[in-house]
Amino acid sequence: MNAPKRSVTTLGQFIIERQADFPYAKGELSRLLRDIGIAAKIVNREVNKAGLVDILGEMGTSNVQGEEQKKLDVFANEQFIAALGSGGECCAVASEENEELVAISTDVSKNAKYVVCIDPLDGSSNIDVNVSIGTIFSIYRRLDPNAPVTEADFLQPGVNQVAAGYIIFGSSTMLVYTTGKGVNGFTLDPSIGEFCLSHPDMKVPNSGKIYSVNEGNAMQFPQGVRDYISYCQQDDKATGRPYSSRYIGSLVADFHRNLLKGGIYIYPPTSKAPSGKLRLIYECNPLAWIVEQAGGMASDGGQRILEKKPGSLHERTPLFIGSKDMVRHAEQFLTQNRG
Ligand code: P6P
Repeated sequence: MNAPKRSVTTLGQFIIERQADFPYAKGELSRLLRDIGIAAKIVNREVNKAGLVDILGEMGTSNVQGEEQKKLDVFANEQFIAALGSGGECCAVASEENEELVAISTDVSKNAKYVVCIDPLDGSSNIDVNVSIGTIFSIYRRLDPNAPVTEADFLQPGVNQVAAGYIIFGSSTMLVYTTGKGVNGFTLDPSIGEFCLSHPDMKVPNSGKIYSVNEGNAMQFPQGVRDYISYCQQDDKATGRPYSSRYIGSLVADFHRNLLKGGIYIYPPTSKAPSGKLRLIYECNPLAWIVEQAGGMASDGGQRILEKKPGSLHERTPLFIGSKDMVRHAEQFLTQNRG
């Protein structure tokens, strides 16, 4: 009798089966993603009952960005750092919630080969109104595993990432990641507590009919961005315009929808934020690698995101990300306006 066909492929089974995809094998990626998956399940449990327990609302503190820290922000940050610390593969974390890098000095981790950049709970302003939020992570090998970990280990260009992914806490909870061999999505099955392969080999359509930008800031945008938005809004059946404007206010949620359906997300420079709002090392680089691995594109309006050399842990960058043809088109409007 043939062995019964397995009905699901869990994240753990998938990573082991694809061990060869991660050149630094010996189970290291497995343990890193296992640790992130464990923390994601714990955070998911709290996100799903946030309205019922005293975990909503502000902490009364602010993070390095000067943004109010929500209780769930702090909880998520603690869970991811604790999980990475106990897993033994990560020696330090750079988090949106911490001004300095967090060295993990446990015996099991202090000599580990990897560092992790993380936005533990992106879109946290949406927590209290029950809108999708997410976690974004990026993994690098240390520059010199025999030297003490420093900021330089985190300031590598995005092309040096060895793994990157996000978790979206939405109508379902998904973990999406890449190690440079394509993009795969796993949906959490609460009945078995496992992330199960649900979106193998994800590809973003080359074009789409969705643009995502906070149009409330339009008067602060460069002229080329305003011209591109006007282009999206014009009535032209041959090119499927007007496009639909969709902006959730959670980068992970807007990115994930555009990855599946095609579209472009833009956070441009504004007069108040000349370098844009989003952070390079723990928001833009991981999503840029994922979108490129899925056939899309990510730039700052002129330069490939993954080739930017970070100067500091919390450096911001403008972001144009999504379907390749749409990002290229938006860049053309910017170039035309540079004179
Ligand atoms: P704005 C959330 O604070 C975030 O970092 C992203 O998740 C989101 O896309 C963006 O900022 C929203 O910013 O200025 O449009 O409210």
